[in-house]
Amino acid sequence: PHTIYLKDYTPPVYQVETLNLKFELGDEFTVVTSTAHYQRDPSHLGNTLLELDGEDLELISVQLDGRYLQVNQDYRLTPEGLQILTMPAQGSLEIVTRIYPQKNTALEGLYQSSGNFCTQCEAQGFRKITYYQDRPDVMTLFTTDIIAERAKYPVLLSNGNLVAAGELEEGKHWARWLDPYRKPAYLFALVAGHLKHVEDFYTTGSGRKVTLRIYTEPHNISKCEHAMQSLKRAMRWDEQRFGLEYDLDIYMIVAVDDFNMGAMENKGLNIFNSKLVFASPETATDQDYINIESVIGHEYFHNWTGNRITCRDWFQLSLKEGLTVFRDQEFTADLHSPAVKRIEDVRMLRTFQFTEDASPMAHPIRPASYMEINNFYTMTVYEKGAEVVRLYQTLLGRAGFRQGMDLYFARHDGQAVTTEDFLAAMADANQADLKQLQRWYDQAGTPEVKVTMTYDATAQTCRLHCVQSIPATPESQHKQPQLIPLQVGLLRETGADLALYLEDQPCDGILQLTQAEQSFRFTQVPEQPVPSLLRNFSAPVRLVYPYTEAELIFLMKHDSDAFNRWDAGQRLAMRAFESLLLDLKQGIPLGLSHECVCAWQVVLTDENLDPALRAEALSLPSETDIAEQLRPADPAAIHQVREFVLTTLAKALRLDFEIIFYRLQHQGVYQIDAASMGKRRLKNVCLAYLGHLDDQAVPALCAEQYAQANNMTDALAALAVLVDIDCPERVAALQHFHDRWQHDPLVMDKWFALQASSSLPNTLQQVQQLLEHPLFDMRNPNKVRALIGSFALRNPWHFHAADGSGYAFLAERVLWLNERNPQVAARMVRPLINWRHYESGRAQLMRGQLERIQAHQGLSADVYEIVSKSLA
Ligand code: HT7
Ligand code: ZN
Repeated sequence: PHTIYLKDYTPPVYQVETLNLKFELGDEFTVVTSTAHYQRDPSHLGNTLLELDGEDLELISVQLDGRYLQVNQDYRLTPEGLQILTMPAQGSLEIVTRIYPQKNTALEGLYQSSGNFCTQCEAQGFRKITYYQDRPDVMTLFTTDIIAERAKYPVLLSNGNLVAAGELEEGKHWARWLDPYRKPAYLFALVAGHLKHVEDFYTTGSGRKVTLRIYTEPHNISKCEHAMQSLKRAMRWDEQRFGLEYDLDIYMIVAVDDFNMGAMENKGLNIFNSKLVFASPETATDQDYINIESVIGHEYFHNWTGNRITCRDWFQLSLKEGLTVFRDQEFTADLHSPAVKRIEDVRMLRTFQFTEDASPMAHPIRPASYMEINNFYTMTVYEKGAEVVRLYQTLLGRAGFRQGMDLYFARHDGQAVTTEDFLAAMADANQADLKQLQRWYDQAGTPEVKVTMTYDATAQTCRLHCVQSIPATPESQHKQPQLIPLQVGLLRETGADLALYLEDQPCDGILQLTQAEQSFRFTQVPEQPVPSLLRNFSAPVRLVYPYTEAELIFLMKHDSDAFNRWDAGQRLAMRAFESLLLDLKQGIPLGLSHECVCAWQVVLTDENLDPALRAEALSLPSETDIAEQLRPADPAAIHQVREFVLTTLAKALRLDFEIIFYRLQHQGVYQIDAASMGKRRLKNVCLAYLGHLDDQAVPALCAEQYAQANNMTDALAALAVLVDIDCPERVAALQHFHDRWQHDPLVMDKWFALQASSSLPNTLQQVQQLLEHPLFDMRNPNKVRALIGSFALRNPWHFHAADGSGYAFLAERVLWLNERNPQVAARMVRPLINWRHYESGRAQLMRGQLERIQAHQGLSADVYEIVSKSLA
């Protein structure tokens, strides 16, 4: 595999005016005829080489303006594709290829899922369909003809509007779709199959009626209502918040079972992993409901941020993904609780993106190079990218951000652009100097901001001294300071916020850090305050401040910023874990301070606090979080101290947990509004704590909740506690769940995932046995993620077993996947790459498995890139 560099970007020599595709879908193979009209950029003179990308294609013929071309005379086949040797300034090229979708296990290009045809073209899957300039800066008008047997494939779909359809001989039929908007090849989609749909309508703000359809296999048709309502909410929200309307007459979503990622925003024809479409109270958890709404929103929002304005090249991926994640975050926050949403997003960012930023795969949100672009659909590009977009809003305010967006659309609609174009639109619309924000796009690594405070009682001033540093990462050792908005508050002894004056000027609390070291002096500060720093997580940085335990407890109680109230609790827990780990190492008996226990009790019993926020506050940093922050990590010790803290709190606050649990136990009819979800969340957090008591009543309590539950959230929460307890109730409930849901693959994914995350001693053996289960299928990415992904990512104690058995198991699965589905293989190998963060014994064992994978013959570019970079 070779490396591709951003600095080598050159614009395409040829643009494509129109592209007509004809698909003859067959039982063994599919014939694709593509007819493209090429137009050379006038700055290039004379006949030129036209390079077309192509992979795994059988070429049948090439014609230029009706003349058959000869191999090696007129065109050449290369490992990367096809070269037309002397292409005129303009011409029509017809290329016929044969492909084998039924044999496509990589799920990229045209493939089959449950016997239906579907496509996945982002990032570079179109080149597996036909020879073409498979790059986002080549945008054209697509017409698609689909021909197939009617009995097997009654539904034939592609992008845009259906313009004609008809019958053919031998039981075949055809359909023609025309997309009136220019688009890059990665947004092309085709679906053909035995599908049913639900239909609804949406009237846009300007009064246009849009048909909305969700297509699924017939047996899932009843589970699409939530997705449909989510789509309508997203359409309304984008009009209200950003003034953006949908632009076609029809919007279609197709749910498929075999999909490498979550969903795909193909123009007018989204294709979704069925996991992110289907919901009913009995089969989907509250979190599933929220995820569906958020991803339906995300793909819909791409219609403007990604489709109407797309990326010039794949280095710009965060231009569309970071921005669209930001938009979906705001959508969820506006519809539900902004504080809960912020906490959840930051929790995920810290657990997974900070880890990635400290790994050998660390990269800036706009990488400078890659071997395999599929490896860059990362937490960094998506989630850190969204945080960087949020920086603009924090600095410019909501109104200023909207002005920037308006200018971005006005300038670039219909174009393929860069992150610099986005920055320029934001800056120009606000006459602001945002140049320093560019560094967020070019530098990897999580900045650390160290703050110290000095208070001068005589002068009544308070100085915050801030030092920022960015750790070295593979792409660069020496970093330039970034523009960091640090939102702060100063709390009085009463817990109230002080009015802020910076050098006697009223201040909104947002400090702009631009230098490596900087001081800010607040005046008119009548008493020594407690600082509340990085409120609402105003920038994706690690904040370091020497808080005392008492100060953290004070902030947990009083901070007016809900995010920081939560964060104070997380910091308090992390301090406790750190000192307990030390005690464990030195053989000192473990203990948790009385003040700590009381602090959690105050949160737990605070009836004025939203139950969802109480649940968040009681959810302590995960073992993965602890491992990342307290290196070198010893996963067994981490497991032991975390269990100790949970058990100590469960014992000390048992009565409170029980009171709250029983009070919230029966909520009647299942509802999915934010308040009901918050209560369920709190109740189930209480149950999880009670699960840490060594008490025979606990399995019975869980079994009862499992049996009585009228929704999947409660059933699964009870089962999640039971899977960690070796008891007859566990066996019975797992069997019952299996028998009840064996015909629903998505629910069975939960069953596989639960068992893979159990803390019981024989979990790896269980997982190995489950690989042989008749309902498990290694070719289905959802199953792989449920069983193997859960084991490697959600069960650190067993995955990091001291004998290396977890690592060996994962490596073997990665090699199996490598042959069939490299994208999924490359995702599955990631839990091994931070081997340097672990104590030496485990580090060597992890490295050993990476070396084993590296030595494997026939390693895909996807896996090779990750493994070779992590061993470098
Ligand atoms: N833009 C979509 C990305 C995607 C994808 C990328 C690589 C391989 C398979 C894929 N499926 C979907 C999804 C999104 O971010 O909206
Ligand atoms: Zn996206």
